[in-house]
Amino acid sequence: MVVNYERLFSARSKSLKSSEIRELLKLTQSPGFISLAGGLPSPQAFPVDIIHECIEKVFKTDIHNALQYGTTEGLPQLRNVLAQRMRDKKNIDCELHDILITSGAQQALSFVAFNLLDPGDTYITSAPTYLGALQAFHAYQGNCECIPMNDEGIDIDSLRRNLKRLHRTGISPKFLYAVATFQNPSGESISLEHRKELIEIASEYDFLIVEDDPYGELVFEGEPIFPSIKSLDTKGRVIYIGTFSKVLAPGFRLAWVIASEEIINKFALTKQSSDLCSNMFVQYVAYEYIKGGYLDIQIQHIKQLYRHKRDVMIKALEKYFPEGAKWTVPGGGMFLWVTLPKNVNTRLMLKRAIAKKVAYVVGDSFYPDSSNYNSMRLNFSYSDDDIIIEGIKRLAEAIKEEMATPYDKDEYVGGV
Ligand code: PMP
Ligand code: G9A
Repeated sequence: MVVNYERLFSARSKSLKSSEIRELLKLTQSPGFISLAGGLPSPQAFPVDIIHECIEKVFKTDIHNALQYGTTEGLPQLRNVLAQRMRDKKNIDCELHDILITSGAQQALSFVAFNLLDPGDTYITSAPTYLGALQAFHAYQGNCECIPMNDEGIDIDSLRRNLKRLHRTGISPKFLYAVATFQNPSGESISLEHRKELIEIASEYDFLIVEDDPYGELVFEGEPIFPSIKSLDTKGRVIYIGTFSKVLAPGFRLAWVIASEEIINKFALTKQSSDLCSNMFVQYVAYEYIKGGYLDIQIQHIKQLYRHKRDVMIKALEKYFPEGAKWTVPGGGMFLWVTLPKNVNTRLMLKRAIAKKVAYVVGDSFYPDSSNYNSMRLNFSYSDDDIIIEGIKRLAEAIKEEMATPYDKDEYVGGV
């Protein structure tokens, strides 16, 4: 008998959507392809020799424990040094027991959704927002309420208006999701005033704030610009998520959550049923790495490298992109956001770009309601300088060709 998968798959499984970033990653790994798409760190920046040394240390000191199962919450000495680091760098008042290690920030986002969203529950996010978070929240059938961004990161007036409207209809959002510093995808940050207001609003309407912070330390000029939202939280309303992916190596698949005891306990239960514990071997390696004082040196190094790459990309954009294109100049992180003239639909143009062996992420995929059609996200951290320049040249050609091509108006999702 032929298996009838449609009958067997759960409603939840049937509703899963794929991530455009993950799909593009398969394509962009082919030879000669230039990817300005995925948020990959520069492979040249991986501190391979030091990681090698740390691995040797683990072999000499703790190898039997490193190869063993560990506790679900994570390696205590790693949580300890992370707590220290979070106190020093982020002013977050936390101890070892406030921290849970996860297999990447993506797993933490999935735990947020699993524990806070029943099907049809509402959460809030800015638009645009990180599409991997949308994917995680969608998997648990959350309803998204989108708030536009402005030059202070999130339009607080619109947030208040929408919360009032939701309240009138009896809807209480469970949480607000924010990449508050050097946001993925826009590169923008939420101002200090708005961070404070978010905490007040969360308290007034009784929801949690999920602060996803992979890029907070990648600041190109001076010191980190704003305190983390978590550092302003005295009531346990903020779930903070940090990750090693952008500052050390995404292949480690190692991240951490700082939250109230209630949340940490729930996440630990979720992790027990999900993967028991994160990879012990890399937790030991990460511990040696931080204990050796290498993380600060590495962050200093990649900040300079990524600032340089941002400048290389901006120069190339200025030189090759047509009149009417605009872009953000982020003060940190890995991405910039390009808005093209209104007669270019970046989703339709992607085919043309792929034919020229260059990829970007279509802007509308960061909008839960796909309400934007003429923007794109470009990553500047991954490629070497000459590849960035060549990639921008190819993209500029694609844009100019697209602008010169008569189009079928009905094909445009956003209208022109
Ligand atoms: N959150 C944001 C905002 C991200 O940009 C990413 C990765 N691009 C993640 C979470 C997932 O990171 P990780 O590799 O730690 O799972
Ligand atoms: O490869 C991934 O899925 C992580 C990167 C996310 C991004 O490009 O935003």
